[in-house]
Amino acid sequence: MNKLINVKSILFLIILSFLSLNTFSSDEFDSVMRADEQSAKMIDSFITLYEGNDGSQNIVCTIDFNESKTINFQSDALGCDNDEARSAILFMVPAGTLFIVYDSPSGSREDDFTIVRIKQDIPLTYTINSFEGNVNDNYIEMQYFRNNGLDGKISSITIDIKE
Ligand SMILES: [Ca+2]
Ligand SMILES: [Ca+2]
Repeated sequence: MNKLINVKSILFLIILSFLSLNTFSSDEFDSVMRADEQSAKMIDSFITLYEGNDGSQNIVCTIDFNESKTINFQSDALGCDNDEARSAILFMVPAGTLFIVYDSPSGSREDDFTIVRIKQDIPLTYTINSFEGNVNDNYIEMQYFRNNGLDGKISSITIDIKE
């Protein structure tokens, strides 16, 4: 009786492994893996704004890089305080991403604004010490368009994700 059960269960296992080999072609497996990689990328990529320079003091808010969008700090649902952010830490932002921070809540270029372009995938974190300045290193290219000051005055951000 025991022997019979064993033979049955071994047969069952053989059939099971045969079925699973056939139902998961390598193409399907690849596409599942790709979807996983994509969702991992989407979850991990974001910017955290800080009240102080050099990523110090309180967090103003955290904004994900899941999709292109514009956020007005005077009327957002993320709790981004208006006229507070002076610096930021980027987390795992992919190359090709572009964002602009504005003094103006409507993104007017009459007042100060800074354009940041990600040149190379940010491996873990990258700190933007101040939005008032130009940077061009291996990871980012940042250009500041001065009027009368931007740190502690940021009122909106536009995020442009590379498709
Ligand atoms: Ca402002
Ligand atoms: Ca200003």
